[in-house]
Amino acid sequence: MSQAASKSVFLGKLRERLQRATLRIAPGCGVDTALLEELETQLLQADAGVTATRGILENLRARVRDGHLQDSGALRAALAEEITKLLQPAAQPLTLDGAVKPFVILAVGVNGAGKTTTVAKLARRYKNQGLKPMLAAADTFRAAAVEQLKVWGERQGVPVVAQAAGTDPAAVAHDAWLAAKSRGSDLLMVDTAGRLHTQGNLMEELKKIRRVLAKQDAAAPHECLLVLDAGTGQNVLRQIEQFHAAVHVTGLVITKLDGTARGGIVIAAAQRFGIPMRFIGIGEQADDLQEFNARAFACALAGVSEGAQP
Ligand SMILES: Nc1nc2c(ncn2[C@@H]2O[C@H](COP(=O)(O)OP(=O)(O)OP(=O)(O)O)[C@@H](O)[C@H]2O)c(=O)[nH]1
Ligand SMILES: [Mg+2]
Repeated sequence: MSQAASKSVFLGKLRERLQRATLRIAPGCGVDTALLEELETQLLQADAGVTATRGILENLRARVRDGHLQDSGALRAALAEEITKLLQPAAQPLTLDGAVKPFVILAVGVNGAGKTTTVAKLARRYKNQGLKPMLAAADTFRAAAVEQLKVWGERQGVPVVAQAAGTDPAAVAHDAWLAAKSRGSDLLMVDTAGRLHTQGNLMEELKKIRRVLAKQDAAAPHECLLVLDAGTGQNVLRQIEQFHAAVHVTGLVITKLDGTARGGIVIAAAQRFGIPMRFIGIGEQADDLQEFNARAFACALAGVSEGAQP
């Protein structure tokens, strides 16, 4: 597929999957106070947050005053621009340092956020790029969790290091790192448990995994990815605060954007924390993960198709 064709597939899929999150602006009408108020309400309902929403609306109102926004089409385009501006600083793709082997990615997040699925999707992505990934099943809290990762690994042809349920997760991470090193894996992705973040022992467990990995390679984990379910709305912000304080998060993944009207939470998270937004999850299948692109995401949210460049 040509680069232009693959860009258009990327954008088409994003727009289609984000349909529930797309802000509704009636086509072909003039821009008046009522329309702007309606847009403000929608942004707040989508969990974009008060600060971001206020900023976006102030700039849109200024454009209306200057006579630049005559109709709802122009409003949509301007909205996409304003959202892009807010998202751009956080749109920093994850770059793997090829000189580091294994490059270690630790996936953390609350129960059901999409950690295991995301780790499996990433394994596929990197394998397709010609790299040799390995997975570590460090969620030993539930036997089913280990099985789930093994099934994904088999499907993707990616080795999974696992031990019996109940084993110390840090020991699994340790053994997996040694296995990845001896097999010459390019990267090791560590899946972890996600019991409630309010339980202190989960954070202690994650800190221990970090310490054990750092003993093998002082810079490991090279990426600590916090996986967040967009459907949980404002809760996402609290999770970022808590996980960041405990385990120093270096990248975010927001999942389940395909099934929610709360896509604005991506704006709130980007605007409030500035932590790099690495990927978004837009479905349950292995290829339903996209690298985060500020302009593409903003256009999908604003319902703009033209001029969207990934
Ligand atoms: N629609 C949709 N579903 C998703 C996405 N990502 C994950 N899921 C689903 O969310 C559910 C939970 O995903 P998991 O990957 O098991 O979540 P987890 O964080 O590992 O959960 P625990 O191991 O229980 O902590 C599964 O049914 C996934 O298929 C996504 O981007 N879109
Ligand atoms: Mg899991």
